[in-house]
Amino acid sequence: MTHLDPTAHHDSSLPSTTESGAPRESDAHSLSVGADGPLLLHDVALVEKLARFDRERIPERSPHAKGSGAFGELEITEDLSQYTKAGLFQKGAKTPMLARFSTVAGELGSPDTWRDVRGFALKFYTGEGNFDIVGNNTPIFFLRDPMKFPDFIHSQKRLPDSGLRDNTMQWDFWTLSPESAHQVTYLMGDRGLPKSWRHMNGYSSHTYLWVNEAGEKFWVKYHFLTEQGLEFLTNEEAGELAGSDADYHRRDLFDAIAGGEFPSWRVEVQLMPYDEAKDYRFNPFDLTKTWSKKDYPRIPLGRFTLNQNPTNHYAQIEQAAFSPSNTVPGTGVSPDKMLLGRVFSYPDAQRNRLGTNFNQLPVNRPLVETNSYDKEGAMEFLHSGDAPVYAPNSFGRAYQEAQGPVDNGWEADGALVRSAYSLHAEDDDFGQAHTLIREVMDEAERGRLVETVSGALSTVQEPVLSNAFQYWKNIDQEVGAAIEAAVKAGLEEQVPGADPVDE
Ligand code: HDD
Repeated sequence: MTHLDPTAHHDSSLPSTTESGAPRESDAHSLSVGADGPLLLHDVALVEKLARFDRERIPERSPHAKGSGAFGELEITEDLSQYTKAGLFQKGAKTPMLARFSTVAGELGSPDTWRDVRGFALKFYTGEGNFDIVGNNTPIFFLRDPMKFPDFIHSQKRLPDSGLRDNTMQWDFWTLSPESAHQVTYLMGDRGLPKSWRHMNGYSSHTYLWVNEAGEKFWVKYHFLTEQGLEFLTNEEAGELAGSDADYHRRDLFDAIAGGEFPSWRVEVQLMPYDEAKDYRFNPFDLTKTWSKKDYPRIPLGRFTLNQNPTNHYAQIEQAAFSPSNTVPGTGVSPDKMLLGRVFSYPDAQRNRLGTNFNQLPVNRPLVETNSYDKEGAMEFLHSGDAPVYAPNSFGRAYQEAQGPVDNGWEADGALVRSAYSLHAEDDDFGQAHTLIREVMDEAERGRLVETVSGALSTVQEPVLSNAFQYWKNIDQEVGAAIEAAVKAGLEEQVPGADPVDE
């Protein structure tokens, strides 16, 4: 597979060289005027070594900085050709792929086991170009409008003055953005602390579009179900690991694959006929909601297996650029506003983080030939020789003149507004969070939820604390009251003399 590392080169028998290829005189000693004398600017080997070291770090990803991944293969075992014509989803197709798992808020060196959503980013190197599903280990998200995303991430990262993380800031944002309730409930439950990346599911979260050969359209949500079983860590285990082995999840994946234990996920989809979106009970493009499995059962499609570790973490994982803008024929995006914001944001972040020509790096380069009039910029490596640099041209270089409705589009109509989605019968912020607590969690998990939330709230300042109690009561009266009681009991314990009996 050419994308793995066609440019990796290392021959231990070669003498060391400068970067221009000349033999190095010494890897150990700088050039000086006499053994005790000053150093010299024309010591090319030293100057080059220090200058390169000074430039080793590139910006870390703004969210999802800490992560790792592996290569593998997607295999389609079912025939869903009546729903999509995409080559990679046809029965029997096998497609090489890359997966990257991550935390969201922590920085590059942060512990893997802090409670957080986990990124679940997949890149498929298909015969029709790269196809990425850049999801999470949760089927939903905190927000439904991309305008709020930078504020959300700011609130989960660090305070402006001390540079410390801060629970008050996190809960302030969440409680003032009640659309976060479903995802916050999910995060505070057991799935907020997966035992390892191998033991969690992945989801596209967003709704996407599928188009079949006849041009019929379907809305689709992707589910990646772990074949290792869903397992989680307790708060105590996760806390201890955060101190003793910050790279616990990275190590687990690498060691498993190195030892021949290849993790796999079943790939299933929920499909909604195109016209049903209009009148569904709630807006099916609202990222804070899951589609009911009773209405739209999960349909098996295939399986992917991760079977090859990176040979160079920096080149193949740190420089990997995933984006929901990478679609292939037979697939498309949907009117999910978050998704539409992301379609812009990822390639933009990558132009900043990796440079204009990030798609030319081996890990990002499609297996198919590209033929684009976009060109030049720093570090251009692939080029089109002396071919015409403009379109249309009279000298034979391809020019697409197609116009009219696009194959993977949808209808949109109306005045320009700044607004939430237009209303459906069951659009609300708290209903699905309540269902998660009452119908998915059992008594024991509800107990752990109360413990986790009350622990997180123990350092939260007013008025955010009271807002948080109300937020949880809006989700579930009983759980909200239990959280309030647990926090208040904890606060009284911390304040000497707070118990009037002691006075
Ligand atoms: Fe995301 C990384 C921006 C919602 C899942 N996100 C990531 C990066 C940026 C954003 C700039 C770094 C990309 C890079 O430098 O390579 N994310 C956004 C914005 C969003 C957003 C603007 C909303 C409007 N993200 C979002 C959702 C999901 C993810 C709703 C999952 C369903 N994001 C990820 C990820 C990424 C990530 C899979 C992708 C690449 C990676 O982490 O490794 O976890």
